[in-house]
Amino acid sequence: MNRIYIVLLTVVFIFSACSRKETVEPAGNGQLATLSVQFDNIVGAKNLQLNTGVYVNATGETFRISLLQYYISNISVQDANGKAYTVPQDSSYFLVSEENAASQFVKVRVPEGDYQRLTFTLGVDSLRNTMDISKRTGVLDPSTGMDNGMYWSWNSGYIFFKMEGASDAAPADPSGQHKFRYHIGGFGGYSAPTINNIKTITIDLRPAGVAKVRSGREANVHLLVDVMQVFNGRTKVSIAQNPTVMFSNFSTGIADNYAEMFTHDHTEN
Ligand SMILES: [Cu+2]
Repeated sequence: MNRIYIVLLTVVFIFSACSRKETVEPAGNGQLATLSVQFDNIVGAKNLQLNTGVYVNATGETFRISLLQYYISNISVQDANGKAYTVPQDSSYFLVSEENAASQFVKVRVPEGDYQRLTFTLGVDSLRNTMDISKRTGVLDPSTGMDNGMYWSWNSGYIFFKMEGASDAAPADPSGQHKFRYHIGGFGGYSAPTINNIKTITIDLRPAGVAKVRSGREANVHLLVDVMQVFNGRTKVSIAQNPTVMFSNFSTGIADNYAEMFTHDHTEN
């Protein structure tokens, strides 16, 4: 095989992995079908590669990312007539982890239909934060470790977004490592100061493709999640100045930034 042929094959493979050509039949009478929402984590123009990828933020600080996890919950979709369907709440909590490829495909059951809008929460709503542990199952269960360290045991609820990594810009910690740690949560509950970092995100799917949900297929809404926004959004975050951000007033600036991470790249129907 000559080199051009190999390049062509590669290009064909890349595009075929993310598109389908068959026509989609009209929707049936409200039977439930699977909608997949893909959270494809990137850093600026680059793919996110845990530990090995090297990135530079707007402040000019070079960093690597070693951990990225966030909760997606309370998913709803809206069709062309403005009719909304909200996934039953008990089936609507997901923990997206860069370490776990399967977790990046959030799958919900919604009635067959063509959906123009997708809405979800980044974080965990305040009601669920304060429910009895028996109502906080699956990825919300701190007693089983399924929450992957995303729960603050001191009455402040869940960590919605956790990103950690290394940067020479960060001061050395007692073990001599230069790390940054952003653990962002706060549901406006009874902890003082009151901080609410729950973000509701609505995405218009029309420009990059509505989701045609049908049984027997699996429409996939492919979102890009640019974590560079955490540093480069409206609040410019310097690792040198803020190597560790947890439950503090500054966390609200990071949360405003992470609300802007999501763009819709395309839909595979
Ligand atoms: Cu895709």
